[in-house]
Amino acid sequence: MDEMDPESDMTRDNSEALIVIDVQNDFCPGGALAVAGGDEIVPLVNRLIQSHAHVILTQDWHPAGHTSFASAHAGKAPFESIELPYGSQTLWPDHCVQGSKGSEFHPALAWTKAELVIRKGFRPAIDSYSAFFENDHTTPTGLAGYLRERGLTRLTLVGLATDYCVAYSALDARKLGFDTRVQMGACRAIDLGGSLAAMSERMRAADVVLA
Ligand code: VGL
Ligand code: ZN
Repeated sequence: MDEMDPESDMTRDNSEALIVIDVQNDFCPGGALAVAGGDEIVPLVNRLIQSHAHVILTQDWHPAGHTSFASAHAGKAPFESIELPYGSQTLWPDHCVQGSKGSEFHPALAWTKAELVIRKGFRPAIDSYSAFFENDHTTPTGLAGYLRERGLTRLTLVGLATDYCVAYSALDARKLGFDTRVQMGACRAIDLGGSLAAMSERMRAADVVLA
């Protein structure tokens, strides 16, 4: 469809939103928490951005010394887990530090069309995988309210990483009553200890459509 067609917004389904999760330098090869093939999804994500009337991005956005960083816990290494007041937390290499090169969107991502960028993980003492709730599963990001107020009820999720931020976002979206699809070809996984298979199963069980 012609992007400049003044009727394109009406002929498209205005209840549908594309949510592009964390397509940032640190999750791509060469980045601090590189996801294998993370950059490969960019051309496909760009086509999906073009074909959706409404596009929302998320951006992992941590202050230096964030509690999810292994470096913030003496004697701990990346990919170990610790218990925090809100539950078990996997520890990560320092990544997506606010304002750093690594926190920027991949340079080839066609992000300018996005109507909203939702930043997450900015509270020093709590991580946030989901675009909807922090990892305590109760502190909202505001995204659900935004979508509801806009009448955007059908969501397609793509991005990084399949088994963390994409999956937790999809599960919360279902919990909140959104029609939810994950386009798996436009996602890549970290796959830590079988996490991709486990989270795919949880998504299927929650009626997330895995396309
Ligand atoms: C993510 C781990 C830590 C993600 C973000 O975007 O999947 N994973 N922070
Ligand atoms: Zn993070």
